[in-house]
This record gives sequence, structure tokens and C-alpha cells, in this order.
Amino acid sequence: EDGYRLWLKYDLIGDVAKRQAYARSAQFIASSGTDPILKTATRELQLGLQGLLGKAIPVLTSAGNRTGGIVLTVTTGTDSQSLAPEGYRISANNRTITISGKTSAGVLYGAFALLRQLQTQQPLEAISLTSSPKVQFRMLNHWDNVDGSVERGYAGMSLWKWYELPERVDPRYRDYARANASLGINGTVVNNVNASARFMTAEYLQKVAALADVFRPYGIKVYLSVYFAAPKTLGGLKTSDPLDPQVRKWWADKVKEIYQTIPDFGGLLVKANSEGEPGPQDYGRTHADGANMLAEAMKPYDGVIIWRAFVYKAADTSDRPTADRFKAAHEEFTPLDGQFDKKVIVQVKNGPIDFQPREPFSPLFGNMPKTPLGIEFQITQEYLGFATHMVYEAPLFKECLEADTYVNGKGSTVASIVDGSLHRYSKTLMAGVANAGSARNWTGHPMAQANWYAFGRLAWDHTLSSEAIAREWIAMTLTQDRQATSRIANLMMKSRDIYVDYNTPIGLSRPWSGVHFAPEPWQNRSSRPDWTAVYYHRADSLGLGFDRTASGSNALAQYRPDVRRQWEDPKTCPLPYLLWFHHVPWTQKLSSGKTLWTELCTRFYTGADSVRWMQQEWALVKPAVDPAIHADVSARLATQHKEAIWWRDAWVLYLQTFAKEPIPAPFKKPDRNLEEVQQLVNIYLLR
Ligand code: BDP
Repeated sequence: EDGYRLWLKYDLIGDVAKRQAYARSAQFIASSGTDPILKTATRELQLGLQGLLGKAIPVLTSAGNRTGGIVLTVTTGTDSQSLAPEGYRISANNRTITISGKTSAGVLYGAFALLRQLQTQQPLEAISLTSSPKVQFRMLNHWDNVDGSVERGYAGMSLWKWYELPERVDPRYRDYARANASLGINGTVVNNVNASARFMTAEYLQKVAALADVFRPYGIKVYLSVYFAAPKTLGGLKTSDPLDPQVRKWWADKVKEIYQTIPDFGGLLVKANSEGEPGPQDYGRTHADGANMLAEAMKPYDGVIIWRAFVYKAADTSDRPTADRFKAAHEEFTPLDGQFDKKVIVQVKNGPIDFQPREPFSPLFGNMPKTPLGIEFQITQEYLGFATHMVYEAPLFKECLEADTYVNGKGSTVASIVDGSLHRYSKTLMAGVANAGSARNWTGHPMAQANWYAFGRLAWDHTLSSEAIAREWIAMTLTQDRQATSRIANLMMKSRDIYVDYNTPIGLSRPWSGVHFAPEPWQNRSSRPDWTAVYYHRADSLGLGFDRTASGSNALAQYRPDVRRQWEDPKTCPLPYLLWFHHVPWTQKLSSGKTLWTELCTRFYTGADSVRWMQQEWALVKPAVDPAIHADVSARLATQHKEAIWWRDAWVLYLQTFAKEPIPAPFKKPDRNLEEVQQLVNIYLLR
């Protein structure tokens, strides 16, 4: 097993009685019409059933009076009225299973849902499933570049072979589309948000069109990230000012050209005035001016403008003691609420800083009731140990989605904002920064496939539980052995907390410079203060943590009183967020009963030790998992363990220079000293 088939393995069902029972319900598939997506649904169902049942299933144009088969149908009848456009219903009646949807995409998602029932060995006889996506735009964002590299990608090179396209179309593109469609993902941004204007050239639009042709029958639209200064660099204009008539015309013509090349193009994603990228503020204009200009160009078409809220201006802490990168997006965007065109969705990262292993939810959620806010998660493990650490991300996604903003009283969860129910948004979006690359198994770490899977499932239905998703994925990908499934699910469920413990416990964040791998908490020099590690943890002789209460940066004022009150009191602030909001004395007793220093050491040491536990648990499932996959994960766990100890050592030895306390019993003091561990980290930073 090389992992290429992801969760779409369709191996023969071993239990003969079960297989025969399924076969009795799947004697034929009835499906008619020429709709390409419906044809995909039929073909996928046929392919899956053939593998699972070990025999060819005939496709008929109509069931006639035959029973014992599966009927695919696009219908607007009463049966489907309660469905969203892409929802599906699966029902069994008179020994016939019907998969219906209002659109062919709905039927496609229903077909995959039916296959999932077989893959997870659920009974079919009385099947009755109705499901509609909670979010309209369910997208992957690829940070892929023209040269084939992937920003923050750890699974080989880009999937897209730009130099071969459009003439050669790698068969892998279709397998990518299948995997996404099986989850309900319906959009993909193929290029990096730090965008090259080359993607806007006629030459590259042809290449993107070739991808769109592959994705279309799977219900997936392509989107592009734009370089805001393209009118200047590509168009030869003197300016890229969004209020300049020539610039507006340039974009209108460009969007027209895009739609001539890709008639069902999805839309544009924009990173502007962020981390050195150009944007409307270069001309004294606002984010709304920039977004609305593109929206105007998009007016004749169906597409959307997705404008990112990941922004932060230079935080010069010397003359603005209340400056805090945490507050930047809220400060820049909330005054613009109500000013964005109807075609615009503002895409907000889950947390206020940047995809940290644990962040409080972004205070933008709830504070822009007139602007559809989409959420952006990061699937690729930029801050989660790249491709050597096993971190199952569903609990991280869910922690944010389930967080209560209190904007309309209790129960105003981030999910209820993102799915549009709270503010009645006209558009809803969930995006995940992709972790797929050219690695044979797509994601580098075999277990990282589960993160792609979990993102897709949650984008469809954020109420699914992390554990249910894990179990589903395990059954489809790794094993159907019950004991092994429970063991692996347990391991996955604990993996994120374990990672946080040896990396950024109790609300520490961003102990890195550019590489974002091994912590360098001592790192104190950079072109901007908020690109140092000390900016975030603020360790000194008194204590540790960033004071974001009224006596500090007052970022907490961006949250509703119910949230703020709980978090601004160190006694009621949940431990996982404590150092996000408070500068806590080393000897302070925490709610756990331990002092800060002892609690920190406990976390770092137990976290690293828990990787040993992960190794042991993984060893026990060996008989139930494919040997090649098992060996791959075992080896990565060994690396993870080594690195966890090293990261723990880096932190405790460094923090000890401020806390001036011994390592508390029963923990052993590290075998190396601070200089030695710094050497180790420095090697990572060598060019
Ligand atoms: C940060 C990454 C950087 C991205 C940026 C973004 O380090 O590579 O360009 O986010 O989201 O996490 O724009």
C-alpha cells in the first residue's frame, strides 16, 4: 500500500455475508441523461461498488420495474424541497435505493455518501439519509507557485505541472478531483496568495482552463489568487490604484478574458497590503475600495471576490505601547463593515495571529454582521511539525467553530457566523490551505491525509464530531479492526494536545522565526518586532506571557463582554489561553494548583513523553494496518519523539534563565545545555 488511493480504496469487503447483502441491494445502477456531473456520479458509484463487491455492476438508463438496484435522479419534486442545491437524499423503498438531489452535484455527493456507508460497513436495507451542506463555498487554497514549489508545503512539489499544461494533463488531476468531490469540496484556488501576475496571462489562463476541464465533471470550480499590482506589472499602466478608471478597465477586461477562457470560473482570492504584498492602501484607498473594484469587474459573471483579512501593519512597540499584531485585522476591517459589494466575501483566519497550534478565535467573527465572513483554516502543518509530527487537526478546527462569540447572546458560535445563520449572510465559505503535493501518498505523513479528509467533512457539516470523522477515515483508509480503530482514533484525538504541550503550552505562541519548525524562543532580532519570538512570549524576570488586558494592549476589548470577562481574569481564563492574555509571575499558583513554572515544565515533559506513548500505541496496531503504512508512521513517530524532546529542552532551558528555578521532580533535567540546543536549532536556519 502506498497511500495513493487515499480514503477511496474500495477494497473487496472481506465479510462474505455482508458483501452478499450489499450485492443484493446493488444489482444495477439506473441513471440517465448526459449531464457530466451525473455521469461522474454513475461512474464513481460503479467503480466503488465493483471494488467493494468484487463484481461488475451494470448501468441501465432506467430501472423499469426491476428492483434491487440503485437509482440516481435529479429531481425538484416534493421529495427534495427541503434540500439545499447541493444536498442529497438517500432512501430505500421497495428494494430500491434512490439517490436524489436538486442538482447533479447533489447526486454526486449522495453517491459518495452511499459508498461511504459500504466502506464503513453500515447496513443499507432501510437506509435513509438526508444531508445538505452547511456552507456554500467549500474550498481548498493551494499556495502553489509557478516554479512548482509550494509555500509551506511539506509533501513534495506542486500537484500542478505548469510547464506541461495545457497539452499534457496529468491523470493525477482527476484523482485529486475525485478525492475532493468525495468530501463535498466544490472549489479550489490553484495558486499561492502571494501571487504571481503570470497567472493572469493568456498563456497561464489556458493552463488553468485545462485544470478546470478536469475538475468540472466533479463539481469543482477553479479560482485564482491575484497580484494586486498586475495592472502595472503586467498591464503596463502607471498605477494600480483601484479608483483609477484605466485600472478598473484593465481588471474588467481581464475578468472578461478569464471568463472567455473558463466560462464557469469561480472567482478571485486576494491577499493585499499584507506581508509586503501590494494593495489599495498603497494609493490611500481601503480594502473595500480594492475589493469593490474587482467586484465591479466581476459584475457580468457569477464569480465571487474573496478578500483576505490577514493583515498587520508595522507594530512599533516603542512609541505605541498598545500596538499589537493581534488587534490588526479587527482594527482595519470592522470600520469597513457594510462597505463591501455583495459579491465580496472576507476570508478570516481562525485565529487573530496566524494558524498557531492553539489560538483563541479571531475577534472579527461576530463583528462584521453586514459582511459575509468566510473562515480560513490551515491544513498544511506549517506550525504543526511539517510532515514528521502526527497532529490530527479536526479538534483544532472544532475548537474554533464551537467557540462562543456571544455577539447575539449565548450560543453565537463562530460556526453560526460562518454558516451564515447568525447574521443571515448571503454567501458562506470555509477554506483550507491545502496539504496535498506531489508525494506519492499526497500528504507526506500518511496520517495527514486525515486532515484533508476532516477539513472537507467539516466544511460540509461542522456539527460532525472529530472522533466520528476520525473513525470514518480510519475505516476507509487504515483498518476495520475494531480494537485497532479505537486505539488509532484515541491516538488521533489526543495528538493535537500532545503537540501543544511540547511546543506551545498554556497559550504560548509563535516561538519561531522564518522556518516555523523548531522553537527558537530566544530569537529577538528581525526587520519587525512582531517577527521575533520574544514579541510573543515576553519572558522576563517577573514572568511570562503577553498582557492583552486593559493594563496591556487591551486586545481583549475586541471581544464581547461575556468572553472578555472570562478571559481578562487570570483566575477564570482557561489555562490553554492563559499566556495569550496575561503576563503571569513564575511563582503564581494556577487553577491546576501548580505554579506557572511547574505547570510549564509538566506540560513540556508530559508532552514529549506522550509521544513515547503514541509510539507504543501505534506498535500495538501493527497486525491491523498495512505493513508499509505502519512502518512509515512508526518511523515518523520516532522522529517526532526525538524532536519533541529537543523542543522541550529548547523551551525549558531558555525559560529557566528567567524563572531561575530548578526543573521540578519527577522530571530529569535535560542532557544538554542551552548553547547545545541552540546549535541544533541554528542548523535549521543555515542557508
Ligand atoms: C503565514 C505564512 C506565509 C503566508 C501567510 C499568509 O508563513 O507563508 O504567506 O501566512 O497566510 O502563515 O498569507
